[in-house]
Amino acid sequence: MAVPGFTRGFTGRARRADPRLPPGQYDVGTDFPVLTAEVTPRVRTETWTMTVDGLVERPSTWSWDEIHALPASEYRGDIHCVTTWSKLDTSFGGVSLDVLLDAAGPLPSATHVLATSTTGYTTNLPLEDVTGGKAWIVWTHDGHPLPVQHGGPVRLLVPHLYFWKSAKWITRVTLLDHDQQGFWERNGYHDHGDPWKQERYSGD
Ligand SMILES: Nc1nc2c(c(=O)[nH]1)N[C@H]1C(S)=C(S)[C@@H](COP(=O)(O)O)O[C@H]1N2
Ligand SMILES: [Mo]
Repeated sequence: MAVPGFTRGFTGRARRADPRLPPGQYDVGTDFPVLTAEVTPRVRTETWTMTVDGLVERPSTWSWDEIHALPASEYRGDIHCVTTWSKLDTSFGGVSLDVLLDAAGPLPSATHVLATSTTGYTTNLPLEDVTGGKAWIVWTHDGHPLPVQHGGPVRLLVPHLYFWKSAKWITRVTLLDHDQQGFWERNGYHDHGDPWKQERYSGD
C-alpha cells in the first residue's frame, strides 16, 4: 500500500526527508541540545538590562520590567544548529527586535549589528537579518521561562540563521557601519550562517 509522504525501505516504512530540514541537517525530535563555549552565567533579572547603542539616534536601555511592557511577540517554527541538529516546531516568546531598534532609531550609516552577551560572547549580523520580523529577544520557550542553559533569562533568537547567531544571555546590540566578526566568526565559522545555503564555515 502506498502511503503518501512515505517511502518503503529495507526496514519497512522510512520517512521521506522533511522539507523543513535544510541540507545536511537531522531532526533532533524532542531533545534540546545545549551548546555553550563558556561557563553558564548566573543572570539576575533584578539587575539585567538590555541596551541598543552604537549608530543610533537614541541609545536605549530596558530593564526586565520595561522590556516586558513592550508589545509581546512569538516565534513558532524551526531552529538549526551548525552541528547538524534541527529542532522543528519550537516556540519562543518575547519581543521583536524591531521594537527595540525602532525605539533607538538606527542612523542611515548603520549596516551591521554586533550582539554581546554578559559572558563576553559576541556574534555579528547584517542589519537586514535582524529587521523586518526576523529576530527576537526572547524569555520564554514553549510557554515556560527560558532555562538558564538555553540563555535565560533572555537570549537573542535569529531562527533563519544557524543557532550560533542566537546569542544566549544577551545584554547589548550595537549598530555599526561595518561588519565586525564575533566569537565563532573569528574562530572559523561563516560570517553569515544561512542554513539553506550551508554557510557553515568561512569559505563555504
Ligand atoms: N552567550 C553565548 N551564546 C551562545 C553560545 C555560547 O557559547 N555563548 N553558543 C551558541 C551556539 S554555537 C549555539 S548552537 C546555540 C546553542 O543554544 P542552545 O544551547 O540553547 O541549544 O547558542 C549560541 N549562543
Ligand atoms: Mo553551535
